[in-house]
Amino acid sequence: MAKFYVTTPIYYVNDVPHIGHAYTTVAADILARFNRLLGKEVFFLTGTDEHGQKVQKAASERGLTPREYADRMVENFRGLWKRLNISNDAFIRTTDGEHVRVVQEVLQTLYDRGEIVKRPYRGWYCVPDERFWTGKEIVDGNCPECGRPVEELEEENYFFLMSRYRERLIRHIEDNPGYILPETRRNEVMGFLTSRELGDLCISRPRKRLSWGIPLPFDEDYVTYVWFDALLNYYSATRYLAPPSGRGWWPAEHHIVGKDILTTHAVYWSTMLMALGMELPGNIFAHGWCTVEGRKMSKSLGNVVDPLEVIDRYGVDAFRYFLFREVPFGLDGDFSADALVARINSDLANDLGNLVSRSVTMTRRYFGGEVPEPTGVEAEAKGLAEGLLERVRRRMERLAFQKALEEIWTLVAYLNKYIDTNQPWALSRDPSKRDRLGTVIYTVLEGVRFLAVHLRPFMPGSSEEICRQLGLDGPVEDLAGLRWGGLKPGTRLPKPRPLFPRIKPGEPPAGGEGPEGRSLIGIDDFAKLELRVGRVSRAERIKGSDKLLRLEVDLGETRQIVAGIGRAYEPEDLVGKRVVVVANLRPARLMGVESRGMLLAAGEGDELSLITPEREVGEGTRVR
Ligand code: ME8
Repeated sequence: MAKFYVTTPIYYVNDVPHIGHAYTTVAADILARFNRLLGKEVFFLTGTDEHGQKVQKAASERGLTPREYADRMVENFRGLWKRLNISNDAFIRTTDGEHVRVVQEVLQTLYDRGEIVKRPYRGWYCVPDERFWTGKEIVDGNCPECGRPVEELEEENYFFLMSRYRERLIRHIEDNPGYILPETRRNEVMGFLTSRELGDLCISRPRKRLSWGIPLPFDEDYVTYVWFDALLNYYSATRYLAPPSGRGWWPAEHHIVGKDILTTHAVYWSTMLMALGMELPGNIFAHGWCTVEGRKMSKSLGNVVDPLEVIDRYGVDAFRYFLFREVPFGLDGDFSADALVARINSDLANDLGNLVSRSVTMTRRYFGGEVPEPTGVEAEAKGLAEGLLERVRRRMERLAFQKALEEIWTLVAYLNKYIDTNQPWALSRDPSKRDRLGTVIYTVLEGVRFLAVHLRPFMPGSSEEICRQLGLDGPVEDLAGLRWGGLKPGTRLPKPRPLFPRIKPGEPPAGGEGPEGRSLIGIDDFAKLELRVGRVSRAERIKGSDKLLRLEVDLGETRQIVAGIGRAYEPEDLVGKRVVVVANLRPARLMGVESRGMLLAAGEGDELSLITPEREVGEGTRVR
């Protein structure tokens, strides 16, 4: 059996995942699922990057060890992948003991072979950021990131002799046109390699400056540079996380990454593998950047889109579909609620959803809900359906997800038109056309089955639901074995459910809030909120919950409030604190305890910070 190994980047564990991370991971998921359907043995790897400065700093700010902090943050990724229906076979963390051992083994091998040497290193150091810059990077003697003065520093470090591999890498890229894709990115890398000297790579950090890293096995005063450690995850996972496989899992078929980290993969990783005498991966695919309503996503702009919110409002599959239908994979793409709603209404509700519901409804109306026996084969429909796999496969080989979806939609459009042309409602009025009606309905249902199977990698949940509506249960057959006529006459169709309800533009979908371009409120709406300053007089944990605290808050009168801040605050730290309370909230019971009001806090997940007035104001003062 052919094997297929696909990876995502391992994401920095200190970030909260957003739609950019979701984008890469769903892409890899689509590939993994597609290749499983082709009958290949698949290993799909994702994970988190957990060493380095940022994690160390974020952890110490919270009084946690880096590993404790990573243990908490990693759940954001695991939880999101679950909600997004990601079918990864393993999840690697660079703090895994096995990974650490592989990294040390590789370092020792390269050191023993003379591929790593110690040299003095001179650079400009930003003390507050704890980061080195080159002379070219600094701006008027200041740190390009924070603007504070930098100082020149010289220290000894270990270097991987990357420059040795420049010619070989150029040749490899030339000889293997599919190695770096898309082509524009390949040209960029070639430009980078041919227009200048390739330096050596500093792969150590003195432990006195950075302790949160993998110690160099040959010099305990140093830890490993995070990227050297991180890139090796793709190989180390094959040693301890991959299922046993006769041929071994290395090399990967695809590394899917964003264009921001192309150089580290195309240059650092490729040359590291060369130095190790290992095979290079089949392909590094660097996709484009997700923007939001035309702007770069950033915390300071406050426009970071939380994929969980999008899923809650529009559904997982609508989101997965939109990400890959709207823009060719590779180019930059924009996310906006309006564009998403437009896609849901046209492609999903109107074209696909309607087709499924029409075909099931007609079967119920004309054949009592049982798949009719066809009296002939509609050659055109059969040809189109059976030819779909080849057309989709060609697109998928190049990771042209958008084109693959377009191919699938040609069958959607064909079947909708087929219904309109054959007018089953007219056939049903003429008893002599009963056989013809049976063939027409069978053709549509069988076509829908082909759609469901081809859609499985993109929209797994909806594909399952379509199969359920066709009365099929059990796992979907593999794509290569799909034959026209597989749907059995006499199969009973259960009651249908709408797949993708239409969303009225400008209105939230049922049960949700407004989309990203949230509807604006007037000052009178704001005035309905009664916000008041209060002082916490008592605080204790609620039994059975690590999140909920029972507070007594003095607002002029004493209020009992249940607040979900137990993972961010200890009760004893809260007593005496001034807080802002929504005072006119309808009472609610949480874990059996009545709550009359709500505290305001900023942040996401468990990373919460209470809002507190900047100057001394009395209890009960209105916030406006
Ligand atoms: O770079 N649009 O991790 P990271 C599209 N730990 N994709 C985006 C995106 C956006 N706006 N923002 C992030 C690291 N991504 C290293 C990787 S791998 C050995 C080590 C995606 O958390 C995209 O895939 O910064 C990008 O390459 C990746 O997240 C960066 O993730």
